[in-house]
Amino acid sequence: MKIVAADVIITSPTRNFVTLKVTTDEGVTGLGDATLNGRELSVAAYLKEHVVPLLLNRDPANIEDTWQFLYRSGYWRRGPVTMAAIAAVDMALWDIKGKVAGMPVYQLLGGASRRGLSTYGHASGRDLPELFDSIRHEKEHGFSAIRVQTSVPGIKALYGVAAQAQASGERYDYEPAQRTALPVEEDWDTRAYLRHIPGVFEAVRNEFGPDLALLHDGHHRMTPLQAAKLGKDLEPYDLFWLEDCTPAENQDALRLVRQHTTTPLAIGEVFNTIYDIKDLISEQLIDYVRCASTHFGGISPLKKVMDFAAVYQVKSGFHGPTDVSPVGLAAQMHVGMAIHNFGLQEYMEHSEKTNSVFEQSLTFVEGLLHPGDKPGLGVELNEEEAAKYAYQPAYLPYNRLADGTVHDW
Ligand code: GCO
Ligand code: MG
Repeated sequence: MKIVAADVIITSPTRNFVTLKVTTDEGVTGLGDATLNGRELSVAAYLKEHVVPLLLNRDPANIEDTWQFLYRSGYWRRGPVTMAAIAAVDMALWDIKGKVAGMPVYQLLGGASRRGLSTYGHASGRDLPELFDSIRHEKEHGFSAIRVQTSVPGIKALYGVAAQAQASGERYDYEPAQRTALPVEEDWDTRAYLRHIPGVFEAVRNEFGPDLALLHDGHHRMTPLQAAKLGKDLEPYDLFWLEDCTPAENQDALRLVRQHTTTPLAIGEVFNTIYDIKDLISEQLIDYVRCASTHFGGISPLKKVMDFAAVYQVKSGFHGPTDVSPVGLAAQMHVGMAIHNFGLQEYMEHSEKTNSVFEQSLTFVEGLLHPGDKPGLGVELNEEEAAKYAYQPAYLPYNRLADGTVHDW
């Protein structure tokens, strides 16, 4: 079998997605996700200009060889643009392999290790009553693990808090990327945040009892010492994990955090290769790997990093926001089904419009996500629908401190 075409499809049903569609001479097609939030067109160009010509006439069956060829022959390794492009190819080739074999991808990765993937939902509120409503909503929706984010007195904008209240009974997901020509500026004050958050978790625990798994995302905003303090202050409330407590590129920082707290730590959504996370795993400085198939080079490296992590009792907690497309989500669901050291899957749910573009076989029943049993990844792109939604520039916001200094977002 030979690859005869590889097309890059950009569509924007409520948000931008970049998808690679690989076609073989036998008419089998495979899809891969190459979406890099706020930098989408760079990956599209990388694929179109520098990857697609190299794929033509290759045997789609040789996934590992193609991955290594793209990674090593480019000379310039790693980085989110390169790795998202390679990820898209890797996923598309696994999709093709599954379709040719007549099996869902998780079967090719070793078969199912569980009935489905436990997921966590997102709750947020500008104050406690709104937050409690939101948590109740997520529980009713089937989630038994919930990420909790709130507004902080003194800070106008806050990461992870839905723009609209949930009073109407609707679920509103927060969406940090905005369709603006320039990134929106937000304010930040770490001391105000550190004063406020432990009380929020105390109130949530008192209201919902000891059973509910609670998570929190620090979104890279603390220094190692501040992160250590927050981890320690949150210990009485028994978090499932504290995510991205300090900027992830400094792996050494996690040593300091770890020495001070037993709150479980999750990290890795901005990582692109195993080299970004190997010390965190082998030194057991974290508990959950947050990497996403889309930004980590695809299914092949995600499976490898999880097998490495298994040696150190580190589990998965793959990044599943709506900026990972349904194709990227499917890719990591198949990995999650197969590995033994699965932990928890983030599930934010795509919009109805997105679901009309990407037809999916996944099911979500009582908090358990399953990729379905269609051959391949289980996602098909409706190109007619996709063509209705042209790319629109959108940016993630950024933070400034009161004196105007740019802060980690
Ligand atoms: C999460 C994330 C996201 C990111 C977004 C950036 O834990 O789900 O932090 O919300 O901010 O994916 O593109
Ligand atoms: Mg996060």
